[in-house]
Amino acid sequence: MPNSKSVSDMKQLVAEDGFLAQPKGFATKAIHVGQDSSQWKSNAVVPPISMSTTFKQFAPAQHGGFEYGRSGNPTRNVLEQCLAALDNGKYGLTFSSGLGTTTTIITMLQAGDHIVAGDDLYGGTNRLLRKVALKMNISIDFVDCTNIAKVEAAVKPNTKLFWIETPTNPLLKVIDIEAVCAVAHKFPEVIVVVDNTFLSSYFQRPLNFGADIVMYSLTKYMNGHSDVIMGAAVMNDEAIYEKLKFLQNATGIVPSPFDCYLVNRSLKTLSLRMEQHKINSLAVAKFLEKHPKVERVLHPGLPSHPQHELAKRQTYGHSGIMSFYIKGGLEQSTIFLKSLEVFILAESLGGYESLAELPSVMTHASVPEEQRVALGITDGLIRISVGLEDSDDLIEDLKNALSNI
Ligand code: P1T
Repeated sequence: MPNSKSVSDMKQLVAEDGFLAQPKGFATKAIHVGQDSSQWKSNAVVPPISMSTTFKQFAPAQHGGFEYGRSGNPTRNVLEQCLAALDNGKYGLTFSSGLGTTTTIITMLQAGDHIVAGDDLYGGTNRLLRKVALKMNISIDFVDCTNIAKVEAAVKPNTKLFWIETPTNPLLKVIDIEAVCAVAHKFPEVIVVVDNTFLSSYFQRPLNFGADIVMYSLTKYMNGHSDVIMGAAVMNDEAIYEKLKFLQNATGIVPSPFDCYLVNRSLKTLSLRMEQHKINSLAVAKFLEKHPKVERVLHPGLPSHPQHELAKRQTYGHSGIMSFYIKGGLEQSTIFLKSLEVFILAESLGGYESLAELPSVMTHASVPEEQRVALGITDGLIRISVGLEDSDDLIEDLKNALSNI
C-alpha cells in the first residue's frame, strides 16, 4: 500500500505535456485506502452502508468507536480516510454540501475577524461570504489573487483566513498556491483554504504547496455522477482537524451514509474519469479557439491561457471545466444554449454528462452586478463542463449551436 504522503509525490517530475507527472499510486489509494474488509464482521470487500443513527454502548459512555450517527458513522469514516489519502493529507472530514463545508470552516472564525478571498469565486461562496459571514461581523476583501502584491496588501491585523479557488469559477484564473501561502504564513494565525473543486485531488494537491485546508464540493468531479450533494475538507494540522471535527458534530452539517457510500464508490474511477475529461476538454477547447464566432477561450491547458505556465508547474493537468466568450450578448448566448442537444443547459459541473450554462444569470447571478462586470462575467461568457461522451459528438453539437447564432 503506498504511503499517503509518498516521497515521489513531492519530487514533482514533469510529464510529456509539460504538466506535473502524476506520481504512481493514486488509483491504488483511491481503490484501497480506508476500505480494509477486516473492519467489518462480514469481511465485506465493498464497504456496507451503515444506516444506523445510533450504536450500542458496552457501558454508559463506553463504545467501540461510534456512538451517534452525527458524530461518526462507519461508512462516512471509510470515505473520509480515502479522501485524506488522495490529497496526501492526514485527516478528512465530510459535510452535507460544498457550501456546508465552507460554512463550517468559517465558523472557526470569530466576530471581528477578516477574510482575504479571491475575487472570482463560485457565486454561492461569494453570497455566503457577503450575506452570511458579514452578518456574523466577519469582514471580507475580495482580491485578484493572480496579483500577489494585491494579496499581501489586503492583509490586516485581524486577518485569519485566505479563501482561494484555483482555477476560479467561472473565469478559470489560476492562482499560485505556493506564493499565496508564503504571504499568508508570514502571519502565524492565518490559514489558507484552497477550494479544489474544479480539478479534484487527481489533478491538484494543494497541501503539497503549503495550503492548510483543501476544500471540495464533492458534488462535482469527486463524485462525478451528478447524484450526490456533499463537501469535504482535508488537512494535515491536528489542531485544525480537531476544531473542524468538533464543528462538524456541533453544527450538524453532515452527509448521509448512503451518499458517503456513493462518493466512496465514485472515487474508485476518479483517475480514469479525470483522464478522459482532460482529453475531451482539450479537444473541445482547441475547436472553440479556432471558431470565428468565439472571442476567447479560458482553459488552463491552452498555451493562450495567461497562467498556462503556472498551471503546468502546479497541476497534473486540467479537467473538463472551461469558459468562453461568444461574439455577442444575452440574445446570442440564449440562442446558442437553447440550440445544444448533447450538452445539457444546467448548473453544476464535473459529472459524466456535458453541461453548459450562462454564469451571469445562473451560477453567478447572486454576485453583485458591478463585481460581475468588473471581473468580465458578461452575458457573452458561457461556461461548459465537458463530460465523458465521444468528443466528436460534443464538437459537432457545439458547431451546430454556434451556427445558429
Ligand atoms: O453545491 P455545493 O456542493 O454546495 O458546492 C458549492 C461549490 C463550492 N465550490 C465551488 C468551486 C463550486 O463550483 C461549488 C458549486 N458550484 C456549482 C453548483 C456551479 O455550477 O458552479
